[in-house]
Amino acid sequence: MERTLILLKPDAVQRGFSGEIIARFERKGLKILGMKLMQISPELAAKHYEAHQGKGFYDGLVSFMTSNPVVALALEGHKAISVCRKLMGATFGCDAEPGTIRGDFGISNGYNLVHGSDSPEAAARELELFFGAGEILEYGRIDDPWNAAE
Ligand code: DAT
Ligand code: MG
Repeated sequence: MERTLILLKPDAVQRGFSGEIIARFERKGLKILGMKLMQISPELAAKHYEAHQGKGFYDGLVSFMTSNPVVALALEGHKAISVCRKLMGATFGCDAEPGTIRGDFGISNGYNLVHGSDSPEAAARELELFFGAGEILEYGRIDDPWNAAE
């Protein structure tokens, strides 16, 4: 089982797609362990996107991500990191395949609705940035056996 950090970015919340996007992760079989509406501080955005510091799009990315509330999700499931990246689609909405979140809900490059961790190391780091002790709940769901690896 893997865990991953998903963010519904300010455009997803502003455009009213939070529920539809969460539903896509849920129906795939990912379990919600943590979920909160929050405003990202400039300090948190800088830590989260430290790998992109110095790139041309960095300042715009940070101001976008801090402009309005986001929904942070801690999701768990079999191969959760790659499964979520596939559900998200390619980075730019104009390139993302129909059927993916970015492919179905957006056309912009930067306003691309969702963030998802891209490796186990990134997931562990990002989950710790966004969720404090006690904000990630471990519980059984009645459909757990149907979503197991075997
Ligand atoms: P991803 O979010 O698919 O992991 P990334 O980590 O390369 O993509 O970039 C982080 C975010 O930065 C991305 O979701 C949107 C924005 N971004 C990346 N490259 C960009 C560019 N060339 N122009 C505008 N925004 C960009
Ligand atoms: Mg990335």
